[in-house]
Amino acid sequence: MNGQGPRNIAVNQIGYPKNFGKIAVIANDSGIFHLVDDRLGEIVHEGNTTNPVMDHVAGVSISHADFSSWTTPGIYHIELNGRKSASFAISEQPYEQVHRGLLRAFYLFRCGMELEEEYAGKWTHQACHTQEGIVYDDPSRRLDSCGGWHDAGDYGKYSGPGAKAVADLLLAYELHPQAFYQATPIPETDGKIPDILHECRYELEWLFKMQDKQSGGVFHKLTTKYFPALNIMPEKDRDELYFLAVSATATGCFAGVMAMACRIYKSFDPEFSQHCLQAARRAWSWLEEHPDVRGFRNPMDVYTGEYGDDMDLDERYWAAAELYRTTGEAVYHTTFLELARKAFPKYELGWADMGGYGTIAYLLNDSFEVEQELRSSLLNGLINEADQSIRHSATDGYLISLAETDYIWGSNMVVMNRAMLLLLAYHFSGQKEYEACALDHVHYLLGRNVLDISYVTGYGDRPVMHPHHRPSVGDKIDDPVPGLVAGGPNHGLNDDYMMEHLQGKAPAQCFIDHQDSFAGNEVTIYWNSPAVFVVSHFIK
Ligand code: G3I
Ligand code: 9MR
Ligand code: ZN
Repeated sequence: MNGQGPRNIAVNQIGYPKNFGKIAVIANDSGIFHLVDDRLGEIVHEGNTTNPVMDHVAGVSISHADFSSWTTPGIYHIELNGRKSASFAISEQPYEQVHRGLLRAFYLFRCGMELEEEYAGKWTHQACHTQEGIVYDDPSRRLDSCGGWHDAGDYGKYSGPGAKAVADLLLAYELHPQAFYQATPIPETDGKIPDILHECRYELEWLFKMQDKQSGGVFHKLTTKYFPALNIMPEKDRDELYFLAVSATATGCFAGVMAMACRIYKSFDPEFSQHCLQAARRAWSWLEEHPDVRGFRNPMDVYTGEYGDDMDLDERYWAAAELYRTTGEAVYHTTFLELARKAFPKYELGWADMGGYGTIAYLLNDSFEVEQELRSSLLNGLINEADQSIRHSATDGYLISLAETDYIWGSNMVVMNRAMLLLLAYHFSGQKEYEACALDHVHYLLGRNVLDISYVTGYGDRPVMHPHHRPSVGDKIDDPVPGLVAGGPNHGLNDDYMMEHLQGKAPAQCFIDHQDSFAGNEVTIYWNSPAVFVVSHFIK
């Protein structure tokens, strides 16, 4: 680590691809900056920063040091008025390792099997949560519940969030297959099927178990009644597991992701692919039989994550779009067209608002006829979202699209979701501004932010060290489990630790690297997954 205390020159602590823009962001200073080659100890480039401008979201005055013209590969840092930035690379391929780390994180999130040293390094643990779960609404039923990924810093497993994570990873593979040629590696690595598909299958196999065989609906979640203490390793968490009620949001997400999986796995494993489709169709029937259902709520005696969401049109819209893209059957198209006329967010990629995945599936559907007018209006809408991100990023000190109100619980998901949409806009339009703006969002995640912190554990000069993540707290290893994306600044200060330590801070500074801060410093699979998507674009 390059010194303690705040550094006012923020860079992407991993590095910059050599043929893209390169800017360091400086807080409360300006003047002539130097780009110094670490190995030679020599100044290789100098320039003037821009004039300082106050940024209220970051809570500092900002200037930029632009060294885009410097393209020689190497390890560098920036100096300004006697102060230094973190060291970073300029290279053709700076993100290969962090990309693999972000993907390996899913292996490290696995539940129901032993994590072995060969793949997990020092972050091994015994098999956990292998027992049957009790159906909460009919305790006489006990069902196999084993497998999948832990959701987050807790050991719950939630269907909708799991589906979002798989959807991002499958989209990453679909749009950027070249990023997944190399092995992660994981136990299933076979040189035939890309590891990312093996990893997603681990979650999909668990998701099958979340489908109620009696109704075809999907249980909202599988958790204990209470969160275990923060230092409990997964294999020591032995409370009863419950399958909580079927919900429309979980069932819609399930149908969407299974229809998607049917397509992606078809050429690798036709049998598995068919199994996914059958499961998706059954879930769809449940949705048709239940047009009007209330959103999921935790029963009085259950205190784990709720993921409550009263709006299920977006999940139905996603399911319809995927089933149509996969089968070409009119019934799905008709329902999609009906849903598309209704009002709900169509470009969001959150655990609650899944409409963006429906829009993306419709836009990417090149196998079956789509309604051209609707397609163009959805495409315009997507481009419009991306244009707004570009406009906002140009006014933001740290060059990202988040407005003051976007610094919420899991703001780093907002950062990565915006970058995803920008890359989709690039995919459809070919305009490089979208790609460049997406990369600016990566720079923020990896250190170019007012706190000079890399929000990915294990990667960067000053990464998050104390995530609210039970294995990282309980394993007696100093380094946290690597490759995990922390939630990020949250001006809602929704936990006691934040409340106590961050009062009055500017939104982008509402973050503290402490294990008790679950509303800022927890990690989740669905904050990692959009990061995998985005970074995979920059792997050649
Ligand atoms: O969307 C609204 C926005 O419109 C409003 O302006 C803003 C003002 O506070 O709030 C936004 O909603 C926030 C929402 O996250 C956004 O996704 C809520 O305030 C905030 O409370 C909510 O936090 C969720 C949190 O659970 C509490 O319910 C997080 O998204 C969600 O990621 C988190 O999930 C937990 C699980 O329950 C348990 N496992 C860990 C996981 C991560 O912390
Ligand atoms: O550890 C829990 C975390 O995974 C959740 O996101 C968070 C919000 O639901 O809750 C955490 O658990 C805390 C609980 O809500 C309050 N008491 C302290 C718990 C952390 O040890
Ligand atoms: Zn487990």
